[in-house]
Amino acid sequence: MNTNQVNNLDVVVLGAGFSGLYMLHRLREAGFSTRVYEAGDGVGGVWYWNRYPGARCDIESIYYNYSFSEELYQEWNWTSRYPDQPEILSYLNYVADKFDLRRDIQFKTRIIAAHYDEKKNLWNVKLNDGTSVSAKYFISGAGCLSSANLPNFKGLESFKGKWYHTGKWPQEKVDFKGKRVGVIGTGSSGVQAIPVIAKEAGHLTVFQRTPQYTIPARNHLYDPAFIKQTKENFAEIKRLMRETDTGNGLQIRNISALSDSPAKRREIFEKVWEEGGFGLTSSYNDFLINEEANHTVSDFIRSKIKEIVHNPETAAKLLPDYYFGTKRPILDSGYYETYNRENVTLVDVKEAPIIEITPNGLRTIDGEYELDIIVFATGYDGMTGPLFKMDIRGKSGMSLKEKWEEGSMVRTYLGLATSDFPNFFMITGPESPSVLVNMPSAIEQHVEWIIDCLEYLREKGVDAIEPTIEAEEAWSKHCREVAEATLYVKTESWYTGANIAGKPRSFLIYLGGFVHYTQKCNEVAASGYNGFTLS
Ligand code: N01
Repeated sequence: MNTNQVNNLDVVVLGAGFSGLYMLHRLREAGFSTRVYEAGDGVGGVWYWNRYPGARCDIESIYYNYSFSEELYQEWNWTSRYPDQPEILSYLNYVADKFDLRRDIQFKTRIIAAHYDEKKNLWNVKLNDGTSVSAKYFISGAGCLSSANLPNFKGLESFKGKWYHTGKWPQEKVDFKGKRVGVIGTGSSGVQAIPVIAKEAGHLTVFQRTPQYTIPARNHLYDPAFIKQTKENFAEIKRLMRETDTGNGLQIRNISALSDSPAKRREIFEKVWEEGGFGLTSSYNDFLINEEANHTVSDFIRSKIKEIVHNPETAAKLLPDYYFGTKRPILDSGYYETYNRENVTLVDVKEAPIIEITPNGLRTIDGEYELDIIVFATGYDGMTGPLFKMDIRGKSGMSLKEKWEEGSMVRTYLGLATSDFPNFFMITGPESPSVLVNMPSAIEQHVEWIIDCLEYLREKGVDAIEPTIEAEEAWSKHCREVAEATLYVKTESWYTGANIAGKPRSFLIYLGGFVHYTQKCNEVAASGYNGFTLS
């Protein structure tokens, strides 16, 4: 459809990932004329772009899906405990087909600007094909981790080999066979890619700045009997997704790590380590609020690294020293074991920083490493980055970036909306629980809240909604206070914006719990949208 023909829509939605697809489905069901713009040439969002070797979700597949449609849940069969990227992409394509979503999605089209016109009470949305559309509501499904961070290394343009970022991986297979490969970064993406690349490459050099704690995933194929059972238990799965703090079936044991003897604790840690997955993170309830409790689990993982990695010097370089869990916990498949391979070298770039990329490889202060391929597993400008990629302007032409950079302070109400930007909503926006909950759970809760809100406004004949300054300042203050009471803020991570040079620091995720948060959102809706101005 030509975009010139779709002016004066009810809603423009950005992105056709988990958020945009469900938002579109619900908006259409509720009778709102809607158009989704998606930069990729297919659905999937992060799962469209993250095609790097080893890309896999670290939430168990039976929870990493939508719960709004029992029919969909009954129809889809996950094959393994942790779904890989192709399987998740197939699932989202299946969803798009089942609900006939593609006819309202314009692919290969990036939203470059969205300006609110106060006189007309419309959002003017500019697209990268030179056209524009207007709509009453603008909803971002840009996600939390869609703005790749490519560090500004000197000399990258001179590199004669090939280079890739994990978050913008090409569609065709990258051939590592016999090649000298360098991977920069050891977060979730690097930890997944490194063991797979190592098996194919001639030689792999890993450039590590911060060592990471990772836990074995112990992925395995699902037994069909297990899948049958989960389908029979759909109502319970849905409850676990929507009414628990993790949203992913994990129950945090309500007991302090310090209340057990060291022997008992070790026994529990060994058991959950053997089971694999995030059971370790939920084995006690105070890892993230009590330093001593955190030492118990951090020490345990360090002991495992020393056990697994044969070369003591390499093992020493791999030992993390931040509080476990304050960077995003990681699941791996043979990560530490990979350093026992003959064709893998670990370089500590905190000790010997990278100076530049050269035509033939990469130079640290210790010397040059010759490489044919460089993989940047260097992460994302999280939470605000995807929104700042566009020029979003609210009342009086004020840009979202200017607003949030003023006083180094993101300010939102419930992470859903921000004052001076009427009729603009963010799905899993900054200061909502987002990435600290199972993402499909967080997304469904936001989409359903937004749709209820739009229906309410339509019914009441309200033209515009935006948070009051008081409500958003109180919410942002509450978010900061909750974060300050935890160990999260003691660690530099993408959660705090510390991974991006010059980015204002603030904890961008709500840590008060998904259950409490959902309750608060429901109360706001039930009160007729307390904390919002309706006009
Ligand atoms: O990114 P990251 P990611 N020089 O920011 C290093 C989700 N996710 O793409 O820690 C050298 O975690 C950086 O070092 P340091 C998940 O939420 C989920 O891996 O800043 N190194 C770090 O090692 C995750 O948390 C899944 O010192 C540099 C790495 O690059 C989030 O996405 C899979 C550098 C970046 O790690 C992001 O994960 C993948 C520099 N200049 C992602 N700049 C699953 O579901 C950065 N680094 C499994």
